[in-house]
Amino acid sequence: MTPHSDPTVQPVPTSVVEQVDAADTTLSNPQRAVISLGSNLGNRLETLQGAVDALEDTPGLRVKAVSPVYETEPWGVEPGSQPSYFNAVVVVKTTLPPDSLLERAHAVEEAFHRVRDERWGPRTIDVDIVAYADVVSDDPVLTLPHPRAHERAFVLAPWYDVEPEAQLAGRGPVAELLAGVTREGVAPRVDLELRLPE
Ligand code: A4P
Ligand code: MG
Repeated sequence: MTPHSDPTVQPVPTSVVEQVDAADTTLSNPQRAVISLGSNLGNRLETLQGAVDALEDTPGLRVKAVSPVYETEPWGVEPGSQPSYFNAVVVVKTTLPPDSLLERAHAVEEAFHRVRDERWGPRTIDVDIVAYADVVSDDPVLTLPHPRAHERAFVLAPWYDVEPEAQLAGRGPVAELLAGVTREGVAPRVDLELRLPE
């Protein structure tokens, strides 16, 4: 059966199909993906844990690693205008193609009552796909790798913690990228921990 004959399976966007093998290969071979979580409203730790658990509850997805929690100053907004974030990174293996993984990320955001009223507004949870295998795509619906991941210590630092050898497709080693950005306002919260689902 081709993936397109199964109504529950979303076709992989053309730009991605060209880069990953064929869609059916993607479906049978789990791919590695890196997901960034951010929360700056409500019980931030509980929400991050809820998002990790919801990802693990996704058919065709296994959470492989969960990073330490970082408390981070909001990026891209007026200083002091928003509460600080808790950020973490999750490494998963998944048989979902990239667009289905994004749909699932949005479903997790909905489950935590994320409201989108302004860009970079405060949010209970943001679930971004940092990278999916080595896919490079400039599709605005799902840009891979995430277009701002390489310049954000709140993504690179927790990712480096769980995968020190990782490479960001098209950008180079995470360790080098991290060395090139400021870590000001990005502090590990060693007193807090997210659980890796059993
Ligand atoms: N989209 C495209 N590529 C992706 C991708 N790789 N992963 C599209 C996820 N989504 C992707 O996102 C807007 C649209 O981007 C989606 O519909 C999706 O199709 P959104 O989550 O609705 O809106 P947003 O998050 O407000 O916008 P954006 O541009 O994704 O914001 P960022 O860049 O994610 O920044 N400061 C700290 N300290 N920590 C944070 O976590 N996060 C943000 C959000 C700003 N400042 C922050 C943090
Ligand atoms: Mg987002």
